[in-house]
Amino acid sequence: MADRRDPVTALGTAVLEKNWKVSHTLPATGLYPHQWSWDSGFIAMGLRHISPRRAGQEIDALFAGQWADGRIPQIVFDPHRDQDYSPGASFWQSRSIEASPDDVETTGLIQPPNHAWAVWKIHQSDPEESNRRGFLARAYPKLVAWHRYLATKRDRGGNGLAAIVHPWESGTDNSPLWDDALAFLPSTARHPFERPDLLHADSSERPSDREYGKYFWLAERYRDHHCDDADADYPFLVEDPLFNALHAVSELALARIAGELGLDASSHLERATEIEGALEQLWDDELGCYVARDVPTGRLIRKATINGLVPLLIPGLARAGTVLDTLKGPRFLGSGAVLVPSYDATADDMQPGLYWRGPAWFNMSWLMAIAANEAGDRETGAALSRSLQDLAVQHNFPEYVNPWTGQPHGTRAFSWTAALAIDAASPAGLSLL
Ligand code: 2M8
Repeated sequence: MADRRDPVTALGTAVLEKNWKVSHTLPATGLYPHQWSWDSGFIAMGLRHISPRRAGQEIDALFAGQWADGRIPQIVFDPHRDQDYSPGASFWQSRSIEASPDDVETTGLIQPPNHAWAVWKIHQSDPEESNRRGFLARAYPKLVAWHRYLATKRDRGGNGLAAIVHPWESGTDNSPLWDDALAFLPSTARHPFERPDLLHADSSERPSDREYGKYFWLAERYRDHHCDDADADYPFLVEDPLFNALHAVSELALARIAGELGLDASSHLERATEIEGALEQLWDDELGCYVARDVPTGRLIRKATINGLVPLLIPGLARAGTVLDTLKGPRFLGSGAVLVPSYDATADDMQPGLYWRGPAWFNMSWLMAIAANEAGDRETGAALSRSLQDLAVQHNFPEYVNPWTGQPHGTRAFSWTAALAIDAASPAGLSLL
């Protein structure tokens, strides 16, 4: 358990308590008033040090939104706050789609699969409590169905990697990685859209209206095809190294879970190895990192982003040495950054205050701290851990920061910043499996 007298833990816990809503944690009470999928995974990985039971509830609440086809939705909506976030439940109309749950409303999109990893970490925090509640036995089939959805319906390129169908699914919404695939899409959605997000964050720190127009257009297209992945001419299909690396790590976690339940873990280990092998298709030798791939054209999107470093989390990754060098090189930490920039520091269009086009995000530096430790570079892991804890507390747990000055941006009292700072401060924290 975490030491609650430690200031990072005490202040972080206060944020998580403030953002707790009945059964789950809001990413931020103003800007993000619903439950988000991968936020809950990250939040649970910190919450487990304070209350493993609550961390389990967080994931159970998310499972309540799972669809019959296995997908875990990007957002589970609070029906009372439809006006406060756009697009909300009234846009998605999920109940009109047969595969969606009857009792909660959700989006049809997904987010990166960090959930099996979170479930395993929650169990490890208090195995007795977890066993008493049958937590692993309950979670396992749901996680298997989720991963099956990714391996089947989302392998749109037929090459062993899951494709995302919308920038929101990447979690790195306006990353320069998606620019090319979005370029030829209309930026005019059929229905006029609101921007309640701009009430809570400066417009210079959020995606533009033009980008939002494209996001809405694409979401309408997916929704209007009943969120069915068999839409043959669907115009945005991209393979993202971050998404697939978290999938591989979550398969390794599923193997641990299966083992704990006395089940055969071999299929999960094989799947993790297959994903690691398939990631080779996204390797870019010149940039020294993984990049994204546009499925319809088969072209690599050759930009160095934080997404391309996340495979370093995979234990024993053959490319680990090169990726670590890139992390410490001029495009990222070697630029003098205190936390890992989300985009190549040497790129002309790097914007250190603009959302996923440059700023450093706490979840990414947390992942990189674990990855650096795993790769044997404890010095880099410790430096990232120290910076992320210091900046989190100094600026009231901001959503993201300027990677060089640490100047805060976005919303404050942001849940995953608080949760991951708590994890970094905990003696059992910053560990992979
Ligand atoms: C951001 O994305 C949402 C859409 O999902 C938004 O901009 O409204 C991203 O940072 C994403 O990674 C995160 O899960 C979400 C909630 O914190 O906010």
